Amino acid sequence: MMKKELKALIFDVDGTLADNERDGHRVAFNRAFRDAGLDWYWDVALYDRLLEVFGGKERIRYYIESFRQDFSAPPDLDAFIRELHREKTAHYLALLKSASIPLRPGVKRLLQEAHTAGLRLAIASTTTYENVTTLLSETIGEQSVGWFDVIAAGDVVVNKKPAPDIYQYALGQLGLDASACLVFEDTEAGLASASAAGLATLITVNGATRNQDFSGAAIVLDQLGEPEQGFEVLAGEAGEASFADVAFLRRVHSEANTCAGLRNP
Ligand code: XBP
Repeated sequence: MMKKELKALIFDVDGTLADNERDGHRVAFNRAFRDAGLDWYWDVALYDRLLEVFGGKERIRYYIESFRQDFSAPPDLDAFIRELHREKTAHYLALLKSASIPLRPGVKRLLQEAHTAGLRLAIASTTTYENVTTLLSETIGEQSVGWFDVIAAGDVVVNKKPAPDIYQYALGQLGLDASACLVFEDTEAGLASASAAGLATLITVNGATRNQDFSGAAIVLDQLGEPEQGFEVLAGEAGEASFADVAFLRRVHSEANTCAGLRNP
């Protein structure tokens, strides 16, 4: 098989760039519920279950249908959910702007390094577009938004992860073949989405996803790591590397393209 050169990195956002589900999105949902006069509260255990459903509007609908059969839904449920989600997004953006959601270890360093090395960068996320650009601006700086050729986010596709649509959309916008890209994800559903689009995937697990099934990933790490704070390899082969830099990514990508991912992590 001809070796494909690595040309682009495609990043998931929530859980991958930042550990922002429990202390960011969850908090914002609860503030929106409170403001709307609802007695709904998503604690960490419940939220971890709700994370099975991707997309904030989809998650609210799932909660109503599966956990709140007592709720007398308004006649226009779609509009009600849209408005609640609009409020949630405002709370989430305020949280991002109060600088309480840092990037995960190694993320800022790697994005800077990849951009300087001329790798193309893209986002493929379920979350709202503005959430992505604000996270980047608040943590790295406004200029970092321009580092990304493609920010594929939110409702730009109908079928959210684990469907492959968002990755297929990002590939189409990049104008690249899947074999020229490497994806960064933190969940089994995200891996399924990227794999179904034919993409090799590097996983960095987080507290909520550590025990998920990542067979098929190119490599599974606890984090991207820093020179002074190495990663732990949970599955796959990192060789001598102790943190993810561009050289390491090129190796992971090349090996994934020749062996089509891990068989048995
Ligand atoms: C994760 C999600 C998102 C957020 C909520 O997306 O499922 O829905 O939890 O964001 P990803 P919104 O991992 O693909 O970045 O409320 O803006 O939908």
